[in-house]
Amino acid sequence: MTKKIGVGLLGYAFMGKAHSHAFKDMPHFFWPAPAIPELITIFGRTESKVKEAAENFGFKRYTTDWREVIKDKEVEILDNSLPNDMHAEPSIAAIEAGKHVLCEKPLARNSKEAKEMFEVARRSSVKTMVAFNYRFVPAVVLAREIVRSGKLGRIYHFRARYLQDWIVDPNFPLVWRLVKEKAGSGPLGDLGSHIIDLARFILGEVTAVSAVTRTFINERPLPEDPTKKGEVTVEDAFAAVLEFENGAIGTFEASRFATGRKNYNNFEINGEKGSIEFNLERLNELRFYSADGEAKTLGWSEILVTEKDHPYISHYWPSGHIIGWEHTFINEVYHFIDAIVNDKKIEPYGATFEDGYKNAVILDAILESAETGKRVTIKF
Ligand code: SOE
Repeated sequence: MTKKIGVGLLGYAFMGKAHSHAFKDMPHFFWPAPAIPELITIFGRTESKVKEAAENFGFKRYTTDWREVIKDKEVEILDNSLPNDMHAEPSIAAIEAGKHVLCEKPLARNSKEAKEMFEVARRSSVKTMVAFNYRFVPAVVLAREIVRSGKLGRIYHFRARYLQDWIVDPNFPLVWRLVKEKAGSGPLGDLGSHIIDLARFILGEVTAVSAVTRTFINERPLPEDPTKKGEVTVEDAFAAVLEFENGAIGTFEASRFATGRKNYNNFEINGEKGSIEFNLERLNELRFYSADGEAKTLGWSEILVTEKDHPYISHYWPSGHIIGWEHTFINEVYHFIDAIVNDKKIEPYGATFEDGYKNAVILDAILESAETGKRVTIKF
């Protein structure tokens, strides 16, 4: 009989839905599964909503006290999908209670908090991973393989942008993502953390940053009383130049004011022998350009990343049968449970708490550079 592994989930919103679905679906594709996830308990602050989520997602029980999840003997994995200000305390408590922890990104609100989490994780023997799910897009893993195999030669540019437009309306309410105390930063932590993680995953370490941030709308209606307004305390957009250890220049941008862009996570890498481009809204494709001899006359082409020897694809459908956004979470959950059950490493394919901490150092450096107008050297 395949082993079972108990899951406790904090949060029932967008990520709670994505993660619980992934736990349920993983053994369907990754069979024989390293273990079958059992959805034990789910935490949320509002009883009526968490009760409904438990029913909808298939959890045995629910609670409005996150500490109950950590005390629960049946819970072996703590999945922390709460807002950023609730990443550190429950994750640390869970690690100390001997639970494996999968924590949503960014790991914390700032590098100080992230460092504490990383230190606790380092001292423990449980597995810990940051849910940077775009590392688990087959086309992204292929991009990493192409760059690391040397096919593009020396890399000159990593150009990345993550653009959304959901707060363009000045009357959009002051949700937690727009409050520094809760979120740490705006699109920098929410979206920029993803593209910076992908750049570190694919290309390598960042050594210095120079940046600009801007808040376009300074006040917004309060969600609980729209007749009153509150201050937006995070940036609405950032643009940064990142210097990489290998000499490449990175240009990075994230915004929630990119009118018309919904979830445009795009990067282009230019090397001496060719280029690649990825766009999440076409996640089954990787665009490729070869500057090698005759090939350059063919221009750009699309690699359809659905062949069985492409990363993760053999678990899904025959060639040409595409996968979607939810599969990134299924691959992620598989990777995490496989690492737990078979005592494998989280890195290099999964993001460790060390990756989460380093990511946070870069985010802090971007904010510092924007504030001081100076280039900031990265020190981990
Ligand atoms: C909202 O901006 C959001 O859901 C992010 O928090 C996710 O990390 C990203 O994948 C999609 O957009």
